[in-house]
Amino acid sequence: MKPVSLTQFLIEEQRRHHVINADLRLLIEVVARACKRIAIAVGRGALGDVLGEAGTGNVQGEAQKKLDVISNEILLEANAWGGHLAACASEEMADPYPVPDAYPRGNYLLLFDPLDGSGNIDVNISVGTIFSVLRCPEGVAHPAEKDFLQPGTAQVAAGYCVYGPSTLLILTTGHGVNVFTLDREPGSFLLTMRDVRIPEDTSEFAINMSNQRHWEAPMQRYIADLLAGKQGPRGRDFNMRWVASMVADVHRILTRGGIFIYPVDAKTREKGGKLRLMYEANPMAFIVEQAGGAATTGHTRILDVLPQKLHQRVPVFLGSKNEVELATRYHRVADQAGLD
Ligand code: P6P
Repeated sequence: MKPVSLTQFLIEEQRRHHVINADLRLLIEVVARACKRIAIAVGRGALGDVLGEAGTGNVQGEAQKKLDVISNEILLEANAWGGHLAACASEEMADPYPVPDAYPRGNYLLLFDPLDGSGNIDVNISVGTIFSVLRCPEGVAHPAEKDFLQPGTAQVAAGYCVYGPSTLLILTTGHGVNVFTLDREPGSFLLTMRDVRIPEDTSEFAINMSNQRHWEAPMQRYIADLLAGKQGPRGRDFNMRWVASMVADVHRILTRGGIFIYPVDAKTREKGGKLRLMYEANPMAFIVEQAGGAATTGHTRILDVLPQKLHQRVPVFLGSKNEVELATRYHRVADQAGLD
C-alpha cells in the first residue's frame, strides 16, 4: 500500500473532521519542516559546530546548549512569513515573539520547547521538540503573555518530534494520535502508526529516583509500593526507566505503556515543579489523553490548570490511565486526610 505522507494525512483530516483549516494545516507542515532541519542539525553532532554550551542562559536560569539556540532560531525563522501565526512563545525566550510586522499575521499562537532534553545532546541520547497550538484571541493584533494563558483544553493541536534512531513526528489535532516517520531521502514524514492507544495498565515507571529524599509523603508511599514488587501491595514486580528527555520517556510510554512522573518536591516546591506547563506538560497531556491515557498534577487534570504565567511549572504524572489514576489517588487521599 502506498505510504501516506503528512501532507496527504492533513488534507484527509481537513476533509474528514473539518478541524483543520488551511492555516492550521500550513502551521503543522511548517513546524514539521522545521523539525526536519533540527534533525539534520542534531544529527551533525561532532561533525558540525553544534555541540556544547552556547555561553548564554535562558529565562529558566539554565545554561543554553548551542543546539537550544539553533533549534529555537530554526522554529522562529520557519514560522515568520507564512501568515498562519500571530506569535510564538518558547522555553528559550522570556517574552512572546510576535510575527515581524513585515509579514501578515494569522489566528494561531505557537508554543514550543525547541530542544527538550538538550542536556543529553553531548552524550548522544535522544532529544526532541515539543509544540502546542492555541487560537489567538479574537481581535488581538499584538499578542502579549496574557493571550497565551489558556488552559490545555484550549489546544487545537499538539505534537513532538523525537530525534532518535529514527526521527518521528507525533501529532494530535484532537482526533486521536498518529505517528509519522521521517523518510530521510525524499525528506518526507510518512504515516507509520495510526490512532495510537496507550495500554491502560503498566509495570514500568519513569522517575528520577535521586530526588527520593525530597519527595512528599504520598510520593514516598506510592513509589515504595512499586519497589515492594510481588511481596508488596501491588502483587507484581515493576521495572524502571529514566532517559531524562521527556520526549523519549513519553514516546516509550505512548508506544508500550508506563507512567512518567516529575513530582513537586522540597527542591522545586517554590517554583511549582520542574516541568513547564505551557510547552511541555500541556502538549504531552493532550497527546496522552488523546491516546487513551491520563495526565494529572497528582491532584488535578493537567489540561484543566488555568495558567498564571507563561513559564510556570507544574508537577506531571502521565501515561497508562489506570496507573496515573492510582498514583493520583495516593495524593488525593493525603489531601483529604490533611497530610503532607
Ligand atoms: P532531571 C530535560 O531537562 C527535562 O526538562 C525533561 O526533558 C526531562 O524529563 C527532565 O527535565 C529531566 O530532569 O532532573 O532528571 O535532569
